[in-house]
Amino acid sequence: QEVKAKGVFQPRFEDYQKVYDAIAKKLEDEDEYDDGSYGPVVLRLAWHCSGTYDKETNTGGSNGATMRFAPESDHGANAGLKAARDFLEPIKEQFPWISYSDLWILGGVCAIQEMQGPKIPYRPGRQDRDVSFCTPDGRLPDASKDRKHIRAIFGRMGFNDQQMVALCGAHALGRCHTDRSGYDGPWTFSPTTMTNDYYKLLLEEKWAWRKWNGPKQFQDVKTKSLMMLPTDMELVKDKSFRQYAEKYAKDNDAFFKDFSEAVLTLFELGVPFTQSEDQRWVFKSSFDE
Ligand code: CCH
Repeated sequence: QEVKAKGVFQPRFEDYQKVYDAIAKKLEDEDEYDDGSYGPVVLRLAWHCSGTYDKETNTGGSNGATMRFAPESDHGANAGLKAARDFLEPIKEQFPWISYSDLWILGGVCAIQEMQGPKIPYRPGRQDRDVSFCTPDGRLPDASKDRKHIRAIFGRMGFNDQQMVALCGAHALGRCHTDRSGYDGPWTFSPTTMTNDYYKLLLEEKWAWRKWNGPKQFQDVKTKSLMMLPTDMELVKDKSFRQYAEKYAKDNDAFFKDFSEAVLTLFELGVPFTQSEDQRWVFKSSFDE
């Protein structure tokens, strides 16, 4: 299986599929965490590595895995992501040839697919970099802010309105933790399964400010068990954002297709690949034939 050239191990698709399978198995095995899966927090790690990208200076992005180091690991937005980094550490020990930066993004791909989301084509080629490549604080979105902030943050990465709305559909997954962001609760009733429920709930439920001592967030009036962040609510308040939210609420296939494309772009921002775009790999999920 292993190709040896000049004594250097050159991993191929089959080798990365083995890493994928190991992550998938660990996700399946360790079902005591949170709502029963590390999937959401592992996806959030991949997003927070990638979401530091700045197209003007071509800095940040998933190349480097600089969140291994302070100050980046201590940035407020990254609170709690140690859980995901620690989850992936034994995989790194099992497959020492993979870079942390390729591993963390492969973790995101695996988490999405294993939580029954769309396939996310993948290319390796990220190289770990030292602490001097840490990005400054403030590059990731602040949930208390409005549409101007969302467009400024995601625009800096190069995304348009449609892609911003598609990407935020990831909030179908996981939850907020008071000891991490200060916010509290899940967005949907099935936080470990990828669906378009985030958009459906945003549009169909009645939302009101939650009465509590924590940061300003919305609560569904009917069950009081779901939440939306101020930034989430902007996706239905802003006319341009809303047309995409309505489309994705009606059409899960359209959501999956656009989400897959936008996440693929996100995960590749700023990475100097040698493998061309038509040589991306699609991993088999654990439940595929
Ligand atoms: Fe997010 N997100 N996110 N998010 N996010 C949080 C949790 C998750 C914002 C804020 C928050 C994306 C966009 C945004 C996930 C994926 C994505 C939390 C709670 C906040 C706050 C953290 C905690 O307390 O643990 C804001 C603001 C934006 C945009 O404006 C995008 C894009 C993605 C992925 C493509 C996932 C998954 C979680 C759940 C994590 C968990 O631990 O359950």
